[in-house]
Amino acid sequence: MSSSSPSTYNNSDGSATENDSSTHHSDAKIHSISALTTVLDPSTVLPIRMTSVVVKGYGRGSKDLGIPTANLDRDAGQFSTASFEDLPTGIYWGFCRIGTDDHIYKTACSIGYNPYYGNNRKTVEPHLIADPNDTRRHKSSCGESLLGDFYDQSIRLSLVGYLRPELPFEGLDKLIEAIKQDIVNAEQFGDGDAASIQLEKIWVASDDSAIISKTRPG
Ligand code: RBF
Ligand code: MG
Repeated sequence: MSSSSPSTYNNSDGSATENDSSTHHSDAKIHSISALTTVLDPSTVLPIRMTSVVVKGYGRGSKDLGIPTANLDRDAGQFSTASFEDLPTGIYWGFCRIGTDDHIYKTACSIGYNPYYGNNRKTVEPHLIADPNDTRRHKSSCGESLLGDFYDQSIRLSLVGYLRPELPFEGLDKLIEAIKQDIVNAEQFGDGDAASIQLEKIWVASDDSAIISKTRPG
């Protein structure tokens, strides 16, 4: 990816997508989006490693969307970027682990201000994806969710790839549709066998810090 321009972005498969202003609610919305547009190019900070504790979010993930997320406590968190502020907003795929459970879940994760809702504080919200044979998999509207709340449990995740910017969709159905597609993409990309992917799974499985120096292939 070259840079995160506000008008176009590159998809994980290399194609470009127009972030057409006609899809936005209003000029006021557009204005707030450009103000929130990430400064750092996500590709310069990937993979993003984080450890934290799960806290209560706005409480809309399960209720409004049927797509629960495990919100990270920013203050209890350690991040591989220089700071929480430096986490580039956007939607990512990667891997996640909760508490003492050694299972590694694929995740589709949102970082930012949820422009559909216009939040005024930045959140990091991974949606944990249950394995296809997991009996909990079909309990949510999107079929992939892992329900249950993880409040107060430790969480560690590595975001391996950038999917798209966060967007102010026209309606809840459009937002849900986009997130479902993110989940499909996260599942597919998570199956990759690149060394960089294996390295991040190993880090997620470990108890290593998010902020020690990283070994990056190449
Ligand atoms: N919120 C938005 O306002 N715009 C988005 O484009 C958006 N994409 C998301 C993608 C994923 C994979 C996830 C897990 C969440 C996304 N959200 C987005 C955040 C969503 O609005 C939030 O999880 C719920 O409002 C619950 O806090
Ligand atoms: Mg949540």
